[in-house]
Amino acid sequence: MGTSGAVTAALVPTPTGPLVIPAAAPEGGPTVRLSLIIPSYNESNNIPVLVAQLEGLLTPVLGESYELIVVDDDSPDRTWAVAQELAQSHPRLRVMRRQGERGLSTAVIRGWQAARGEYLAVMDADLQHPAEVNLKLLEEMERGASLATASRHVEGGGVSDWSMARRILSRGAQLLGLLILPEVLGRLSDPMSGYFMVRRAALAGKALDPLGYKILIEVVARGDIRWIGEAGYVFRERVTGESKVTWRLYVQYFKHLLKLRMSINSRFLRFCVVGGSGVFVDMGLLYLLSDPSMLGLGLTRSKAIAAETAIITNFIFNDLWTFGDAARAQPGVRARLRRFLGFNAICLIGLGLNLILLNLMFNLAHINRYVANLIAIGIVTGWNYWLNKKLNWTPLRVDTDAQKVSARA
Ligand SMILES: Nc1nc2c(ncn2[C@@H]2O[C@H](COP(=O)(O)OP(=O)(O)OP(=O)(O)O)[C@@H](O)[C@H]2O)c(=O)[nH]1
Ligand SMILES: [Mg+2]
Repeated sequence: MGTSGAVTAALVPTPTGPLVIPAAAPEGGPTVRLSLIIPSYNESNNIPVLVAQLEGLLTPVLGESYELIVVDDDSPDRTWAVAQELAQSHPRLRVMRRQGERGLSTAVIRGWQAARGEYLAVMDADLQHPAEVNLKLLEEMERGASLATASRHVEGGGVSDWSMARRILSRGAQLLGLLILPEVLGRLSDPMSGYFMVRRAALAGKALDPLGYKILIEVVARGDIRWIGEAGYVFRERVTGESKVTWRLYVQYFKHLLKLRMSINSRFLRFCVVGGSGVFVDMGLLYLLSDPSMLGLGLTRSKAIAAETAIITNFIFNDLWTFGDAARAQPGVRARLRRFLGFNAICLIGLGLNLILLNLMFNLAHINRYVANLIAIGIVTGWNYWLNKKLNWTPLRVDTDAQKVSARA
């Protein structure tokens, strides 16, 4: 398709619609081992050099079983036209000229959507990513990695001439990411890398929705990524062309982290937030009811009322928010009452478990009482969450017809 034109190679049409990676090559056409996307904006001087390098490296290893797809956002310097011209003598090269949409991450995804490869890859067009690292990434993929990333922070990696300020900014951004999304950033030595390969199967059917530059984070957060291979690389200086990095990208990065935080695995986090709010309710009521300067009721009675009220407010938030989807799938007053009683029971059992654990750790293992209590609270929170999820708020399981939700009897 992309190489059939006699005068200039035909452009690859830009996919439209949601940013979902298809499970197979479009139109069921021929597949190749590797599809390497090269996003570009005003890189006309760099593209010819890069394409020649890549061809020299990849053809000996992959033969014809790869494709390079330049995805250019209608650059004023006509990068797309330069690439199109080049494609005449480089049959593995395809070119997409995007006109409606802009931005690095979506350019990469649009490229992947049009790709025919089993491995989907990306690298910068500006020669800052040394092309030969592709071979190491390819090796990792052949060894079975779901994802192989080029990293500046493993052996053989580094940055050539970065200012102290940029180094600090880059590491600071990584640290921030680690705090907000530890289960994603913790798996990558260089989460900011824009140079990697991922198995199509790991992304098939997934809707990606990245903001800004950091598509790797999106891939790890939303893909089925089992093991990750890494290869060191030194980030080179730009020789020609201009950087598109601005302050806005840092803001977008932060928003992207928050967005992912809210959408992946957030149920447990919400459960913990609700649990935290319950502590405030319990404490506040205990004060209002039992404090001599307030109502001055007996401590046990006050605590019982405070605890039950906290259980009620926790239930309301969990039913509306934490497990809102499951609750909406089981509507009705009776179903809600059943969930409420179940929640009460599980919380009370949790309290008993808390006491047992605290005693065991304090009396038998001689662990400091506050440390022991903290560990007990942690374990019981996990226990409460798990039981409530399994028994009380049955996860939504929609079968063939939308209403046939498998409600546990
Ligand atoms: N298609 C497309 N490509 C882009 C866009 N922004 C940047 N790119 C390309 O993405 C790659 C990385 O962009 P750069 O601006 O070089 O960012 P960087 O390498 O992190 O930073 P520098 O060290 O400053 O170059 C380059 O190949 C750019 O041409 C965009 O909006 N659309
Ligand atoms: Mg660059």
